[in-house]
Parts: sequence; structure tokens; C-alpha cells
Amino acid sequence: MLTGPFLSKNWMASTDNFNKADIVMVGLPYDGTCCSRPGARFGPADIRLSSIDIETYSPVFKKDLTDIKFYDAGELEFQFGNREDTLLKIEKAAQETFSHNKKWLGIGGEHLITLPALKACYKKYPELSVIHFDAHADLNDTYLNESLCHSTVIRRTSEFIKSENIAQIGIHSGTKEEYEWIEQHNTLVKTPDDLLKKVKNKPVYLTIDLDVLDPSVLPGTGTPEPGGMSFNELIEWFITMQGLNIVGADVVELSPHYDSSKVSSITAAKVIREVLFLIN
Ligand SMILES: [Mn+2]
Repeated sequence: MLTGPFLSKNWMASTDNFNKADIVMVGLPYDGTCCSRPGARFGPADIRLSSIDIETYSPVFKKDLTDIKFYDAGELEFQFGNREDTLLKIEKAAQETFSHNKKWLGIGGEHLITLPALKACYKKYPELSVIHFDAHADLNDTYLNESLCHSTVIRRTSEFIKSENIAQIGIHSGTKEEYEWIEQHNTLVKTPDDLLKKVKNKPVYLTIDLDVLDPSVLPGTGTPEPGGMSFNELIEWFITMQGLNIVGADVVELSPHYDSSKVSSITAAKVIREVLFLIN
């Protein structure tokens, strides 16, 4: 079993047997480095509630959640305001998950939660590659003098995973310096062929910032960025990624209170359902 403490665990159709599970879902309710519009800490709980509003069956993957074995561990509980403690707890939980040869599925939370999970994943899989869906490049070296925050997460990742093993998809916002970095390191992927060239035959960690979806699709997020993908475009990428060896994943940055219609939360739940089939 994982060492907690954990809060509620009630994602639809999850098994209550950790030992038999292939995938471990962990809620990571942290938004300590959000600058202007906090609230991603409420993401995991709202996604769980919203999961009951969608079907367990995916017409895309022609599978039902009851056909796969995933364990919802609930939410990690963090010491309020303590970033270092938060990152350590996430890394430890991810490490435990990988040590049991299970796949990690983190539910954010802000994007910084990806970094400790990636570190744990990289320890287990040194050949690891990363697929990063986001509106934003997240390649700042520092942001508001912080080197460890949601907007530096992929830059920090590039310090232990070679840039040739990082594939960024959907990026349409960044500073001049970030775009120069992308150009120099060739991390932006535009076609399915380019993606497969980069990551095929390697273990993959998939991180999805939900703001890669256009704000008209998902307004409930901390840093909405017009010009994003449609839901179906994201699913097309998932279809491309079928058959890849995805060993860990996360879905981050739902900030449910910015969308009182709750459509964003339901959309996030549906993305996660498809990710479950993709990584299974
Ligand atoms: Mn983003």
C-alpha cells in the first residue's frame, strides 16, 4: 500500500484493490505557486464528483473502465503553504507506485506537481521521454524570481531529461526567450509522425495541462489562453499515441470555480477517462 495520508477516493469504477491495480490515481491538491488565479487545489475533488456525470464506456477506445484495473488512492494531504514538503510527498508516493511496477496517474493541482512525479519516474526509467500538452511553454528559467513554479516546470525537467526526449504539443504562448529555447532544442511537435519519431520505443511520461484546450472548451483554469485545441483534436493525438509505452501521466490545472457551469470539470473527467484507456 502507499503511505498516505489520503482523503476521499471515489473516482467512478475504480477498484478498491491496490495490489491488483495496474494504474494508481492520486489527487494532488496543490496550487501554491499560482500567481493570479489560484484554485487548482480544488481540481481533484471536483473531477471526482464530475466523473459520475460521464459514462464509463469510451466509444473512442471501445473499452469500459470496468475492463481495466485502476486504483484511486484518494488525495495526498499537504502541509499548507509548504512547497518543499508537498514536492517530497509527491515524489515519495510516485516512487512507491513505480516500485510496485504500477503506473502513476496524478490529478492536479497546478503544473509544478509534475516535477516530483517525473523525477521518481525517471529514476525507474532512465530512458524516459516526456510528452507535454500545454498552451504555455513552461520553459522559464525563473518566473517572478522563482525557479520552482508552474511556469518553469518543463525547463527544470530539461535539466535531467534530454531535450531530444521532450515533445511539446499545443504550445501557443511563451516569452521570446522560451520560443528561442524551443527553436534551439527542437521540442515543439506538430505532426503525429514527428511525435512518434521522438518517443517510439521509449518509456513515456505524459503530462497534460488542461489549458491546452481552448478556453471556449475549458474556461475553468488558472491561465486560460485563447487559440487552443478542440476536445476532438486532443483525442486525435490520443489515438496517435495508442500503443506507446506510457508509464506515468498527469492531468493538471483544472480550477473548477472559474466555470460555474461545471462543464470544465466534466471535460477534465472525460480527458482523464480517455487517459486511463490510453495508458492502460
Ligand atoms: Mn499552461
